Amino acid sequence: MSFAVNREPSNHNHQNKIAVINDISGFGRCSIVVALPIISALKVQCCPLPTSILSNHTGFDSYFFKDCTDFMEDYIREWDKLGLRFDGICSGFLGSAQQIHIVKDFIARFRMERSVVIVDPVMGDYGRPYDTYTEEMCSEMRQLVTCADIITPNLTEACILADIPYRKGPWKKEEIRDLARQLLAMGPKKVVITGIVKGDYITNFCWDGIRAELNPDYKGHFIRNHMIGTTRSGTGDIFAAIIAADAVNGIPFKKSVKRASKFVRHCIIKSIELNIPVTDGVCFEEVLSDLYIYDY
Ligand code: PXL
Repeated sequence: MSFAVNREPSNHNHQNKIAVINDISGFGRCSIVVALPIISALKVQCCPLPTSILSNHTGFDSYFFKDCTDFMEDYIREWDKLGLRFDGICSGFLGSAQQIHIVKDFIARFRMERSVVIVDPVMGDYGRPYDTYTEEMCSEMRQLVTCADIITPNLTEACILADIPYRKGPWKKEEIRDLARQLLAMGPKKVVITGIVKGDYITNFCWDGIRAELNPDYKGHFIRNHMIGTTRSGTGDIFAAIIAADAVNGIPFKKSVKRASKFVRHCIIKSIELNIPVTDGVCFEEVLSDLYIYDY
């Protein structure tokens, strides 16, 4: 159903904006629920395109789930009627192979030459694809990443995309570089592989393909932090939202990856301090005002 409103013709593209194609989970701080405040805090308008609506994320024993595939096309058509174009397009949790097709089509319709496409290939964790992720979806996701400028897989997702067996570790630096090069060969210009654990440290590896082309000695950057507590849901979504907003704002990739890594760490420390259950994500609200002010 659509409602026609009589308004003066206007241009809706004066401010930077990002279309976030992801689910809405009412509880557990992930997906659109975290992307929206984070992207807004970084002074970019966030326009959500929901893929599904959940009462709470799938890491809980029980949840309500409503797939949005049936009305995504109608929803998108209204954005087309408004003449919207996006400086950034950021995809996350997708529920079916058909939704991956819808995202590919959306990118083709709504991107401008200067737009940045960020694909967070939310497919799995701890070495396994999520239960909802079929083999067909994995191969569709390999297609979707060919349309991306930046991808932000965790180590599990990087292995699925590259179609190599997952190994918890330890990974040698050169092996991680090879993995990043393999992902770059699929099409994206920049990749950050998150959650590489070695001993007490957790590393995010960023590889800027544009810099690598200009400098044959380029080796990428390992951004290493002491691990604190256990992994928490939604941290990947916070990370991708910062990378997306920073990319639209023209922040250099390495600086952005550092900022996202430090901010997530900051959120985890605060969540431990406040005794937030791990299922409930991180209490980013407590530190959100630091995100823009501090140069991480
Ligand atoms: O944060 C990734 C994510 C997003 N959306 C839903 C999820 C998860 C991870 O479990 O369940 C619904």
